[in-house]
Amino acid sequence: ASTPTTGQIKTLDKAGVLHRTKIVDKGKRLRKKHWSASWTVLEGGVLTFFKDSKNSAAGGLRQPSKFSTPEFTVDLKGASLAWAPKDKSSKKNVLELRTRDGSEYLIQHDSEAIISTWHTAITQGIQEMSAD
Ligand code: I3S
Repeated sequence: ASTPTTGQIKTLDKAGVLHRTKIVDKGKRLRKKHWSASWTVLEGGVLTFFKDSKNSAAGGLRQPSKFSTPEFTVDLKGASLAWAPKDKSSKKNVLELRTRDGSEYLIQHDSEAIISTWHTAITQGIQEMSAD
């Protein structure tokens, strides 16, 4: 829902636990790929990966404590999302998110149904952010 008085639209689109790894940082390919399970929130055109925490790993879809700190915050404006090519990972159901600043993340979930809902939601987020 939009909030015309503030002009700032901030709706929680989606949240859950995903596997993710950053493979390129602003054009620079990272030497080591490090996958971790993290609480992930899509809200207002921004995708936030929280730090790997016992809360997010054990608590499933339960929201971790408010003290959990974001590790990566991805502005979806100008970003692009695609299914990762096989050479990027041996895992199944891997999405590749490229940001406007030239960073690259891989996002994965063993459930094809769950990763598909993230694919749809992030694609919508990108479209909304790039509309204006
Ligand atoms: O692209 P890579 O180097 O094959 O990525 C794998 C490594 O990050 C590996 O860690 P070690 O180098 O410590 O073994 C991970 O355990 C693997 O999961 C990575 O490959 P996949 O295909 O799962 O993304």
